[in-house]
Amino acid sequence: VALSSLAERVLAGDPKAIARAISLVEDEAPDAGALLAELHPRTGRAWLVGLTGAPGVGKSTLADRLTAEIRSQGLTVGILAIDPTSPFTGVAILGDRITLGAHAGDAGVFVRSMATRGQLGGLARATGDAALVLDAAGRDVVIIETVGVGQGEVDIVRTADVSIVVLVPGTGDDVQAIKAGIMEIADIFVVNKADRDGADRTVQSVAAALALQTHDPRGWRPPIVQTVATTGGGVPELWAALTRFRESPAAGREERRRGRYAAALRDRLVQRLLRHVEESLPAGEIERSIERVAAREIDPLAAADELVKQVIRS
Ligand SMILES: Nc1nc2c(ncn2[C@@H]2O[C@H](COP(=O)(O)OP(=O)(O)O)[C@@H](O)[C@H]2O)c(=O)[nH]1
Ligand SMILES: [Mg+2]
Repeated sequence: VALSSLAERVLAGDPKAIARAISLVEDEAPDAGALLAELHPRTGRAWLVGLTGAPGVGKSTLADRLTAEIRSQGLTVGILAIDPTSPFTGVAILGDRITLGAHAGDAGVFVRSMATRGQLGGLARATGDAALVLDAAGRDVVIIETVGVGQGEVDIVRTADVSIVVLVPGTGDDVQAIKAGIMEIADIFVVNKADRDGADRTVQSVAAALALQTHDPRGWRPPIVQTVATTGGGVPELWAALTRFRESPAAGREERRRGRYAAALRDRLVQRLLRHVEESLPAGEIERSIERVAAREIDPLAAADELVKQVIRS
């Protein structure tokens, strides 16, 4: 009963209920599954914007400015900030600063730093679920800020409705991005800190790398937008680029959504099956296998096969 009233309050857009619901999914609390089941049918409206880039490139500052721009269009915003490199310090404080700062008292803006307890897989899962909560709560745009390292994070960004990759001049991170395969996930590039020397050079190196890429079959060439997040310079242009992408047939929104659902379903499947295996085997069986692998009596793959066979037989 309490749960469905929480779901109702989330659906009504109540910020306290949204915060409570996100805590439940973050903790993977026993009630989280039932809550998500109630919310899921009411999702599918929010536009998920992934914002990724190295620490310090200005993602949070940019998210803040972009939020102001989006609010000026009369749309509501949710921001999810993930930063595994700064568990409870930087991002949390920044998150507070954003809420207490420019958008203080604006019920149309909800900011949340995702905690980094557990593994990154858990964080990616919690972030996906938190985005669902914000979607159900009627947020028009959900911005997901990540530092873009690790598969879990890259998956979050890849399956967002649009992905922005943020670079800054003079750090060589443009080259890093090209090497790390970040180029492929970008729908839009931002060269932030364009008030610094070398912004044009960074734009050129990204453009050169893009020109080398085989032509995108979607017919979308990622634009490169220069911004100065601290002053808001270039942010209207960034919003215009986002809108162009959204309206372009290249956006492939349904496909991205299916990608999100597929990733979520497979993730749950793995989680459930692993739990089933753990619960089905005699106590200590997995630990015994680990010991045998450590003693080099058996390799991990063969050990896993053995355990699975035991479960299927039982
Ligand atoms: N000069 C300059 N500094 C910026 C700009 N954008 C952000 N910063 C500063 O860069 C630092 C890191 O910004 P932050 O938004 O926390 O980066 P994040 O780690 O990517 O979220 C802060 O001190 C910002 O004030 C910009 O466009 N120009
Ligand atoms: Mg940040």
